[in-house]
Amino acid sequence: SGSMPQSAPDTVPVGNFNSKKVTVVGMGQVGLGCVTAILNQDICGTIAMVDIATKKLEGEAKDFQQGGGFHQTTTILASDKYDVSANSDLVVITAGVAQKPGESRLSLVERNAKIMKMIMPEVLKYSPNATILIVSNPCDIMTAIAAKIAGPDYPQGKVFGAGTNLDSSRFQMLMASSMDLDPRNVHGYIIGEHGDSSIPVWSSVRVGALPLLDPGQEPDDTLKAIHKAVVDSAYDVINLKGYTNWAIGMSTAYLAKAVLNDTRTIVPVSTCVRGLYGVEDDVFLSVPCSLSSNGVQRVAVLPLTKDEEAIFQKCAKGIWEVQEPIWA
Ligand code: 6V0
Repeated sequence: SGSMPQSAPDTVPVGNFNSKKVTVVGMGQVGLGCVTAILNQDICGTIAMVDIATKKLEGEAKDFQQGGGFHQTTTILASDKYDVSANSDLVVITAGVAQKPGESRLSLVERNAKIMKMIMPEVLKYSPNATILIVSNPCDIMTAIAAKIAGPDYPQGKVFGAGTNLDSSRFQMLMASSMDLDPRNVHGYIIGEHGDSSIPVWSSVRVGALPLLDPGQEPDDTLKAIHKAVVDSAYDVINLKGYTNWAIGMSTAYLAKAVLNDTRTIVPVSTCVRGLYGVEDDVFLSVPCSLSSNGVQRVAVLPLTKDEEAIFQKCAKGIWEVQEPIWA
Protein backbone atom coordinates (compact mmCIF):
# COMPACT_ATOMS: atom_id res chain seq x y z
CA SER A 1 0.00 0.00 0.00
CA GLY A 2 1.08 3.54 -0.68
CA SER A 3 4.17 4.47 1.26
CA MET A 4 5.36 8.09 1.06
CA PRO A 5 8.31 8.74 -1.25
CA GLN A 6 11.48 9.24 0.81
CA SER A 7 13.23 11.43 -1.70
CA ALA A 8 12.24 13.70 -4.55
CA PRO A 9 10.80 11.80 -7.48
CA ASP A 10 13.20 11.28 -10.34
CA THR A 11 12.15 14.16 -12.58
CA VAL A 12 14.06 16.52 -14.78
CA PRO A 13 13.28 20.22 -15.01
CA VAL A 14 12.17 21.15 -18.52
CA GLY A 15 12.20 24.91 -18.31
CA ASN A 16 9.56 27.43 -17.28
CA PHE A 17 11.84 28.54 -14.49
CA ASN A 18 11.70 32.26 -14.27
CA SER A 19 15.27 33.47 -13.94
CA LYS A 20 14.35 37.14 -13.46
CA LYS A 21 15.24 38.84 -10.22
CA VAL A 22 13.58 41.89 -8.71
CA THR A 23 14.82 43.77 -5.64
CA VAL A 24 12.54 46.06 -3.68
CA VAL A 25 14.36 48.54 -1.44
CA GLY A 26 12.12 49.86 1.34
CA MET A 27 9.70 47.38 2.82
CA GLY A 28 7.21 49.81 4.35
CA GLN A 29 3.58 49.99 3.27
CA VAL A 30 4.47 50.71 -0.36
CA GLY A 31 7.21 48.07 -0.58
CA LEU A 32 4.79 45.50 0.81
CA GLY A 33 2.17 46.53 -1.75
CA CYS A 34 4.74 46.13 -4.53
CA VAL A 35 5.92 42.70 -3.39
CA THR A 36 2.35 41.46 -2.94
CA ALA A 37 1.38 42.52 -6.44
CA ILE A 38 4.59 41.19 -8.02
CA LEU A 39 4.20 37.79 -6.31
CA ASN A 40 0.58 37.47 -7.31
CA GLN A 41 1.36 38.18 -10.93
CA ASP A 42 4.15 35.59 -11.21
CA ILE A 43 6.56 37.86 -13.00
CA CYS A 44 9.92 36.89 -11.52
CA GLY A 45 11.75 33.93 -10.02
CA THR A 46 13.50 35.77 -7.22
CA ILE A 47 12.51 38.72 -5.07
CA ALA A 48 15.01 40.36 -2.73
CA MET A 49 13.75 42.78 -0.10
CA VAL A 50 16.03 45.36 1.53
CA ASP A 51 15.19 47.58 4.52
CA ILE A 52 16.98 48.93 7.57
CA ALA A 53 14.24 47.76 9.95
CA THR A 54 15.67 44.25 10.22
CA LYS A 55 13.23 42.56 12.61
CA LYS A 56 10.13 43.71 10.75
CA LEU A 57 11.84 42.78 7.49
CA GLU A 58 12.56 39.25 8.69
CA GLY A 59 8.92 38.86 9.72
CA GLU A 60 7.63 40.11 6.38
CA ALA A 61 10.03 37.82 4.49
CA LYS A 62 8.96 34.75 6.47
CA ASP A 63 5.29 35.59 5.98
CA PHE A 64 5.78 35.92 2.20
CA GLN A 65 7.92 32.74 2.05
CA GLN A 66 5.18 30.76 3.76
CA GLY A 67 2.88 31.52 0.82
CA GLY A 68 5.33 29.79 -1.48
CA GLY A 69 2.84 27.08 -2.40
CA PHE A 70 0.61 29.62 -4.11
CA HIS A 71 2.85 31.48 -6.51
CA GLN A 72 5.86 30.85 -8.72
CA THR A 73 8.51 33.08 -7.19
CA THR A 74 10.80 30.37 -5.92
CA THR A 75 13.21 32.49 -3.89
CA ILE A 76 12.40 35.30 -1.47
CA LEU A 77 15.43 36.93 0.14
CA ALA A 78 15.65 39.71 2.71
CA SER A 79 18.46 41.64 4.35
CA ASP A 80 19.64 45.06 5.46
CA LYS A 81 22.74 44.42 3.32
CA TYR A 82 22.69 44.89 -0.42
CA ASP A 83 24.45 41.66 -1.35
CA VAL A 84 20.99 40.03 -1.42
CA SER A 85 20.16 42.32 -4.32
CA ALA A 86 23.10 41.16 -6.47
CA ASN A 87 22.43 40.77 -10.19
CA SER A 88 18.90 42.10 -10.15
CA ASP A 89 17.20 42.73 -13.47
CA LEU A 90 15.01 45.36 -11.86
CA VAL A 91 15.42 47.31 -8.64
CA VAL A 92 12.39 49.16 -7.26
CA ILE A 93 13.12 51.88 -4.69
CA THR A 94 10.32 52.74 -2.28
CA ALA A 95 12.38 53.67 0.79
CA GLY A 96 11.85 56.96 2.54
CA VAL A 97 9.38 59.01 4.47
CA ALA A 98 5.80 59.26 3.28
CA GLN A 99 3.28 62.10 3.44
CA LYS A 100 1.37 62.72 6.66
CA PRO A 101 -2.27 63.79 6.27
CA GLY A 102 -2.31 67.13 4.44
CA GLU A 103 1.42 67.09 3.68
CA SER A 104 2.53 67.54 0.06
CA ARG A 105 4.93 65.22 -1.73
CA LEU A 106 7.37 68.04 -2.39
CA SER A 107 7.84 68.66 1.35
CA LEU A 108 9.59 65.27 1.60
CA VAL A 109 12.35 66.23 -0.78
CA GLU A 110 15.31 66.86 1.54
CA ARG A 111 14.76 63.86 3.77
CA ASN A 112 14.28 61.45 0.90
CA ALA A 113 17.15 62.86 -1.18
CA LYS A 114 19.50 61.95 1.69
CA ILE A 115 18.13 58.42 1.75
CA MET A 116 18.39 58.10 -2.04
CA LYS A 117 22.05 59.15 -1.89
CA MET A 118 22.74 56.29 0.54
CA ILE A 119 20.79 53.68 -1.39
CA MET A 120 21.79 54.20 -5.02
CA PRO A 121 25.54 53.50 -4.70
CA GLU A 122 24.77 50.24 -2.89
CA VAL A 123 22.24 49.20 -5.52
CA LEU A 124 24.68 49.93 -8.35
CA LYS A 125 27.55 48.19 -6.60
CA TYR A 126 25.70 44.86 -6.65
CA SER A 127 23.62 45.31 -9.83
CA PRO A 128 25.65 47.55 -12.11
CA ASN A 129 23.31 46.93 -15.07
CA ALA A 130 19.91 46.92 -13.41
CA THR A 131 16.91 48.82 -14.63
CA ILE A 132 15.88 51.01 -11.70
CA LEU A 133 12.33 52.11 -10.96
CA ILE A 134 11.89 54.93 -8.44
CA VAL A 135 8.70 55.10 -6.41
CA SER A 136 9.77 57.20 -3.38
CA ASN A 137 8.32 60.71 -3.32
CA PRO A 138 8.58 63.32 -4.60
CA CYS A 139 8.86 60.74 -7.34
CA ASP A 140 10.07 62.95 -10.20
CA ILE A 141 12.82 64.64 -8.19
CA MET A 142 13.89 61.36 -6.59
CA THR A 143 14.20 59.87 -10.07
CA ALA A 144 16.32 62.80 -11.25
CA ILE A 145 18.60 62.36 -8.22
CA ALA A 146 18.88 58.61 -8.72
CA ALA A 147 19.74 59.09 -12.41
CA LYS A 148 22.33 61.70 -11.50
CA ILE A 149 23.96 59.31 -9.03
CA ALA A 150 23.98 56.57 -11.69
CA GLY A 151 25.96 59.03 -13.79
CA PRO A 152 26.11 60.16 -17.40
CA ASP A 153 27.43 56.80 -18.62
CA TYR A 154 24.45 54.88 -17.27
CA PRO A 155 22.13 54.17 -20.20
CA GLN A 156 19.52 56.90 -20.45
CA GLY A 157 16.08 55.65 -19.53
CA LYS A 158 17.40 52.85 -17.35
CA VAL A 159 16.51 54.87 -14.28
CA PHE A 160 12.88 55.95 -14.48
CA GLY A 161 10.08 56.86 -12.11
CA ALA A 162 6.60 55.41 -11.56
CA GLY A 163 5.45 58.99 -12.09
CA THR A 164 1.90 59.49 -13.30
CA ASN A 165 1.30 55.86 -14.18
CA LEU A 166 -0.80 55.67 -11.03
CA ASP A 167 -2.44 59.08 -11.60
CA SER A 168 -3.41 57.89 -15.09
CA SER A 169 -5.04 54.77 -13.63
CA ARG A 170 -6.97 56.94 -11.17
CA PHE A 171 -8.02 59.12 -14.12
CA GLN A 172 -9.12 56.11 -16.20
CA MET A 173 -11.17 54.74 -13.31
CA LEU A 174 -12.95 58.02 -12.60
CA MET A 175 -13.63 58.74 -16.28
CA ALA A 176 -14.91 55.23 -16.87
CA SER A 177 -17.22 55.26 -13.89
CA SER A 178 -18.62 58.67 -14.87
CA MET A 179 -19.49 57.20 -18.29
CA ASP A 180 -20.36 53.71 -17.07
CA LEU A 181 -17.73 52.12 -19.31
CA ASP A 182 -14.85 49.68 -19.00
CA PRO A 183 -11.80 51.59 -17.65
CA ARG A 184 -9.67 49.84 -20.25
CA ASN A 185 -11.68 51.73 -22.89
CA VAL A 186 -10.55 55.10 -21.56
CA HIS A 187 -7.26 56.04 -23.13
CA GLY A 188 -5.76 59.17 -21.76
CA TYR A 189 -2.69 60.41 -20.00
CA ILE A 190 -2.00 62.42 -16.94
CA ILE A 191 1.46 63.81 -17.59
CA GLY A 192 3.90 66.07 -15.74
CA GLU A 193 4.37 65.87 -11.99
CA HIS A 194 3.26 62.87 -9.97
CA GLY A 195 1.52 65.22 -7.59
CA ASP A 196 -0.30 68.48 -7.30
CA SER A 197 0.68 70.00 -10.66
CA SER A 198 -0.12 66.94 -12.80
CA ILE A 199 -1.64 67.68 -16.22
CA PRO A 200 -4.57 65.91 -17.89
CA VAL A 201 -4.04 65.86 -21.64
CA TRP A 202 -7.68 66.40 -22.64
CA SER A 203 -6.81 66.95 -26.29
CA SER A 204 -5.81 63.29 -26.71
CA VAL A 205 -8.33 61.47 -24.51
CA ARG A 206 -10.08 58.67 -26.39
CA VAL A 207 -13.05 56.61 -25.35
CA GLY A 208 -12.74 53.42 -27.29
CA ALA A 209 -11.22 54.80 -30.49
CA LEU A 210 -13.36 57.96 -30.36
CA PRO A 211 -11.91 61.33 -29.38
CA LEU A 212 -13.58 62.61 -26.20
CA LEU A 213 -13.44 66.25 -27.30
CA ASP A 214 -13.53 67.95 -30.69
CA PRO A 215 -10.36 69.77 -31.74
CA GLY A 216 -10.20 73.02 -29.76
CA GLN A 217 -13.04 72.02 -27.43
CA GLU A 218 -12.39 72.85 -23.77
CA PRO A 219 -13.09 70.37 -20.97
CA ASP A 220 -16.30 71.18 -19.09
CA ASP A 221 -16.62 71.46 -15.30
CA THR A 222 -17.42 67.76 -14.90
CA LEU A 223 -14.16 66.81 -16.60
CA LYS A 224 -12.19 69.39 -14.63
CA ALA A 225 -13.67 67.96 -11.44
CA ILE A 226 -12.43 64.52 -12.47
CA HIS A 227 -8.86 65.80 -12.72
CA LYS A 228 -9.22 67.52 -9.35
CA ALA A 229 -10.35 64.20 -7.88
CA VAL A 230 -7.24 62.55 -9.37
CA VAL A 231 -5.03 65.15 -7.65
CA ASP A 232 -6.94 64.68 -4.39
CA SER A 233 -6.86 60.86 -4.56
CA ALA A 234 -3.77 60.26 -2.45
CA TYR A 235 -4.75 62.91 0.13
CA ASP A 236 -8.17 61.28 0.38
CA VAL A 237 -6.77 57.77 0.97
CA ILE A 238 -4.09 59.06 3.38
CA ASN A 239 -6.78 60.85 5.41
CA LEU A 240 -8.77 57.63 5.57
CA LYS A 241 -6.11 54.95 6.15
CA GLY A 242 -2.85 56.81 6.81
CA TYR A 243 -0.96 55.87 3.64
CA THR A 244 -1.51 54.60 0.10
CA ASN A 245 -0.05 51.29 -0.99
CA TRP A 246 -2.21 48.85 -2.95
CA ALA A 247 -2.72 50.87 -6.13
CA ILE A 248 0.94 51.94 -6.29
CA GLY A 249 1.86 48.30 -5.72
CA MET A 250 -0.27 47.25 -8.70
CA SER A 251 1.16 50.05 -10.83
CA THR A 252 4.67 48.92 -9.93
CA ALA A 253 3.93 45.29 -10.79
CA TYR A 254 2.49 46.41 -14.13
CA LEU A 255 5.66 48.38 -14.91
CA ALA A 256 7.85 45.51 -13.65
CA LYS A 257 6.08 43.10 -15.97
CA ALA A 258 6.69 45.40 -18.96
CA VAL A 259 10.39 45.65 -18.09
CA LEU A 260 11.01 41.98 -17.31
CA ASN A 261 9.13 40.80 -20.38
CA ASP A 262 10.57 43.55 -22.59
CA THR A 263 7.08 44.34 -23.86
CA ARG A 264 7.50 47.88 -25.30
CA THR A 265 4.19 48.82 -23.68
CA ILE A 266 3.39 52.55 -23.75
CA VAL A 267 2.87 53.94 -20.25
CA PRO A 268 3.23 57.35 -18.70
CA VAL A 269 6.37 57.24 -16.53
CA SER A 270 8.89 59.76 -15.30
CA THR A 271 11.88 60.37 -17.54
CA CYS A 272 14.20 63.27 -18.35
CA VAL A 273 12.21 65.83 -20.34
CA ARG A 274 14.93 68.34 -21.09
CA GLY A 275 14.48 69.34 -24.72
CA LEU A 276 10.81 68.34 -24.81
CA TYR A 277 8.01 70.93 -25.03
CA GLY A 278 10.51 73.74 -24.48
CA VAL A 279 11.83 72.46 -21.13
CA GLU A 280 15.44 73.54 -20.57
CA ASP A 281 16.24 72.18 -17.12
CA ASP A 282 17.31 68.71 -16.04
CA VAL A 283 13.92 67.74 -14.72
CA PHE A 284 12.16 64.43 -14.85
CA LEU A 285 8.44 64.40 -15.53
CA SER A 286 6.01 61.85 -16.85
CA VAL A 287 5.25 61.54 -20.53
CA PRO A 288 4.07 58.45 -22.37
CA CYS A 289 7.05 56.14 -22.98
CA SER A 290 7.53 52.63 -24.30
CA LEU A 291 9.15 50.34 -21.75
CA SER A 292 11.72 47.71 -22.60
CA SER A 293 14.05 45.62 -20.46
CA ASN A 294 16.25 48.74 -20.38
CA GLY A 295 13.49 50.89 -18.92
CA VAL A 296 12.36 53.83 -21.02
CA GLN A 297 13.08 52.80 -24.58
CA ARG A 298 11.41 55.69 -26.37
CA VAL A 299 9.32 58.74 -25.54
CA ALA A 300 6.03 58.86 -27.44
CA VAL A 301 5.85 62.57 -28.16
CA LEU A 302 2.27 63.54 -27.54
CA PRO A 303 1.04 66.53 -29.53
CA LEU A 304 0.02 69.15 -26.96
CA THR A 305 -2.11 72.23 -27.51
CA LYS A 306 -0.39 75.58 -26.88
CA ASP A 307 -2.13 75.82 -23.51
CA GLU A 308 -1.10 72.30 -22.49
CA GLU A 309 2.48 72.99 -23.50
CA ALA A 310 2.51 76.18 -21.41
CA ILE A 311 1.18 74.25 -18.41
CA PHE A 312 3.83 71.56 -18.92
CA GLN A 313 6.56 74.21 -18.93
CA LYS A 314 5.14 75.77 -15.76
CA CYS A 315 5.07 72.36 -14.12
CA ALA A 316 8.73 71.78 -15.07
CA LYS A 317 9.71 75.19 -13.65
CA GLY A 318 7.93 74.42 -10.38
CA ILE A 319 9.75 71.09 -10.05
CA TRP A 320 13.10 72.66 -10.93
CA GLU A 321 12.66 75.29 -8.19
CA VAL A 322 12.40 72.53 -5.60
CA GLN A 323 15.07 70.36 -7.20
CA GLU A 324 17.77 72.97 -7.88
CA PRO A 325 18.80 73.67 -4.26
CA ILE A 326 19.56 69.99 -3.63
CA TRP A 327 21.00 69.39 -7.09
CA ALA A 328 24.62 70.42 -6.52
P1 6V0 B 1 6.78 53.68 5.16
O1 6V0 B 1 5.69 52.74 5.44
O2 6V0 B 1 7.20 54.63 6.21
O3 6V0 B 1 8.04 52.83 4.68
C1 6V0 B 1 9.28 53.38 4.36
C2 6V0 B 1 10.30 52.29 4.55
O4 6V0 B 1 11.57 52.77 4.11
C3 6V0 B 1 10.46 51.83 6.01
O5 6V0 B 1 10.28 50.44 6.11
C4 6V0 B 1 11.88 52.26 6.35
O6 6V0 B 1 12.51 51.39 7.28
C5 6V0 B 1 12.55 52.21 4.97
N1 6V0 B 1 13.78 52.97 4.91
C6 6V0 B 1 14.06 54.20 5.38
N2 6V0 B 1 15.33 54.53 5.14
C7 6V0 B 1 15.89 53.49 4.48
C8 6V0 B 1 17.17 53.24 3.94
N3 6V0 B 1 18.14 54.13 4.05
N4 6V0 B 1 17.37 52.06 3.33
C9 6V0 B 1 16.41 51.15 3.23
N5 6V0 B 1 15.16 51.34 3.70
C10 6V0 B 1 14.91 52.49 4.32
O7 6V0 B 1 6.44 54.58 3.88
P2 6V0 B 1 5.56 54.10 2.63
O8 6V0 B 1 5.96 52.74 2.28
O9 6V0 B 1 4.14 54.43 2.88
O10 6V0 B 1 6.07 55.12 1.51
C11 6V0 B 1 7.34 54.98 0.93
C12 6V0 B 1 7.59 56.07 -0.11
O11 6V0 B 1 6.76 55.86 -1.26
C13 6V0 B 1 7.26 57.48 0.38
O12 6V0 B 1 8.22 58.40 -0.06
C14 6V0 B 1 5.92 57.74 -0.26
O13 6V0 B 1 5.62 59.11 -0.37
C15 6V0 B 1 6.12 57.08 -1.60
N6 6V0 B 1 4.91 56.80 -2.38
C16 6V0 B 1 5.00 56.94 -3.72
C17 6V0 B 1 3.91 56.70 -4.53
C18 6V0 B 1 4.03 56.89 -6.01
O14 6V0 B 1 3.03 56.82 -6.73
N7 6V0 B 1 5.20 57.12 -6.55
C19 6V0 B 1 2.69 56.26 -3.98
C20 6V0 B 1 2.61 56.08 -2.63
C21 6V0 B 1 3.71 56.40 -1.73
